[in-house]
Amino acid sequence: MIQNKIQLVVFLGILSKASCDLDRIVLIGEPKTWTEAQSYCREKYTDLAMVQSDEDRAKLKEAANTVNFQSVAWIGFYRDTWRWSYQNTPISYVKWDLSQPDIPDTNEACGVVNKKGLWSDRNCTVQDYFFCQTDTQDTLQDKFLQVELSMNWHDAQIHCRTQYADLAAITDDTENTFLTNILSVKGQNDAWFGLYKIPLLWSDNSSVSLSSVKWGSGQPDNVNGNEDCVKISTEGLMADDSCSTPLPFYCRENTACEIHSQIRRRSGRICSDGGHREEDEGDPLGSGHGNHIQHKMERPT
Ligand SMILES: [Ca+2]
Ligand SMILES: [Ca+2]
Repeated sequence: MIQNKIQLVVFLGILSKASCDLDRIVLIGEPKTWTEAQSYCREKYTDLAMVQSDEDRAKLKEAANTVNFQSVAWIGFYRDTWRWSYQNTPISYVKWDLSQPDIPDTNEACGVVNKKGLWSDRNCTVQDYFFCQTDTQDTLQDKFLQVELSMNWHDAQIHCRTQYADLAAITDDTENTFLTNILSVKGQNDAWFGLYKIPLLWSDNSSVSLSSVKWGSGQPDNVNGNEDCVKISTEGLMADDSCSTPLPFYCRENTACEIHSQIRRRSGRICSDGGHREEDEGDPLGSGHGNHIQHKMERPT
């Protein structure tokens, strides 16, 4: 009896270690919008497929060849929207300056407000003064303040989160004018505030190494600013397209790793090979946004 138990534990141990290396790609032929495809994959498999290596591209090609598929299909790759650092919410009110934002869609960008009250995107590493906000909603004087320390956007974010609530989110004309007036009075041109964009993410919100993916010729071109989801050819070349376009799609299946995770949860052991995909794999900004898992579920097409 004891020997049987030992054998079982050894068997599970081998299974959990070996199986976490398995990651299958499955082609679903029925066309769906990107969001529908994401829901389907999460329900039936693990998530939409990630394709970021020659090995992944080979698996994808094999999945397509199995059913003689030669067209394009969705993978789990999408362009994120502009967000507020504060509570990680998508923006609804905007005051972009002429020809802004203009940083390429594949690059991270951070938001700056100028003394005319107009917004621009800018490389996040530039040093500038910045606006923080508190959680107080009573008066604008209580809510917003400017910090006259030159920092890059990420350091400014840490400063605001440590000392106050976060970098300032501007949600209407009154707030925009209030902050603009501070710049005017002080004779400053501009300052960081809490606007940022992570350009491209995998469906599970892990960040993308752009050198690991292959784009088709002229892609991504974001036609009409409306191509926030990514499809792939059987050769592994990617293109952005409108998320509402119904297309076949590739799911990834990590069944064995889920068994591993169950074992891990029961035993309280750590998954040493990092193969499981059930949990939030981290905030690409390194800023601890608790809502990342939430927003991917709610993402509109
Ligand atoms: Ca810009
Ligand atoms: Ca395109």
